[in-house]
Amino acid sequence: GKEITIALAGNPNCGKSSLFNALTGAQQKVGNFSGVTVEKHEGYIDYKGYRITVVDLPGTYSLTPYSPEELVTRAYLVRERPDVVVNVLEGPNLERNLLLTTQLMELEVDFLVALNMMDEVEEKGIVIDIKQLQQLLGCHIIPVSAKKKSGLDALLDHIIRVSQKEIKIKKNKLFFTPSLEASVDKITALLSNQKELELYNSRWLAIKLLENDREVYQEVQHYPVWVKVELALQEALRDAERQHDSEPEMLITEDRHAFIRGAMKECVRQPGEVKATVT
Ligand code: GDP
Ligand code: K
Repeated sequence: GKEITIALAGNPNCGKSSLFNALTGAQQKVGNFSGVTVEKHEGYIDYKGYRITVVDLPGTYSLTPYSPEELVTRAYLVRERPDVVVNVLEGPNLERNLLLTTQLMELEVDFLVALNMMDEVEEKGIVIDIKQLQQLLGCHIIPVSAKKKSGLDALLDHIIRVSQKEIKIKKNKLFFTPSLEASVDKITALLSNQKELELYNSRWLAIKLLENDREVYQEVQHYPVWVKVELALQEALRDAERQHDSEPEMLITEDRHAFIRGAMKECVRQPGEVKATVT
């Protein structure tokens, strides 16, 4: 049969373990991610002629380099490159969960969303415009309930079709405020021709450098292009100061949250809330 590897990524308590168990049943083993004591749960499922290996990544709210869980998660996503990343979202708490999603968008991995706890979403009367949210996030969204084991076949069907490139949604980018976006572009261009860095998405590296990500700094500093990159970073710092009285790192965080608030406003209606109409 054909082999597909998928990774489950999501916040703590999004129901990732429940989904992992529902998908893989008894076919599981526990190990460690290389070099660290973070547990690696791996399992598999045979489905429609495919062997789908499922890696349950540690629960994380973000992909910063400040905790072993987050470092393991992004190292796995960047270096091991699973065929499909399944971003598990806690349906009733979408807003908080979407921060990680914006970072998967930045990594430009092939991902789809398992919108979990749909039983609770429906019970609470929360209405989610899945079609619109798909366009904004640039990925397929499959409503599931790990608890009720519903939506799992649809999820597996989508995983197969995405991995085989049979279905595609145009990836969407989160654009930053114009002056910062110009800095991102400039640094991206400097990094995109570097053979040694071709493992990485250049735009992701640029964003991480502007966020003062110490791991990415250490990586990029080894190469001659660093001289130019460092100048561009200093210029970005000056621009952010002059135009926004702020720092790139802060602006990036604010823009991610603004994107998430916009998506929530457009796509999610809380119980009792009347949908905003344009007049
Ligand atoms: P993890 O931290 O992401 O691995 O989350 P768990 O799988 O441990 O789930 C966290 C809590 O959410 C547990 O109490 C689960 O029983 C519950 N849960 C998980 N999936 C669902 C679901 O689809 N519906 C509901 N109502 N609860 C769920
Ligand atoms: K719950």
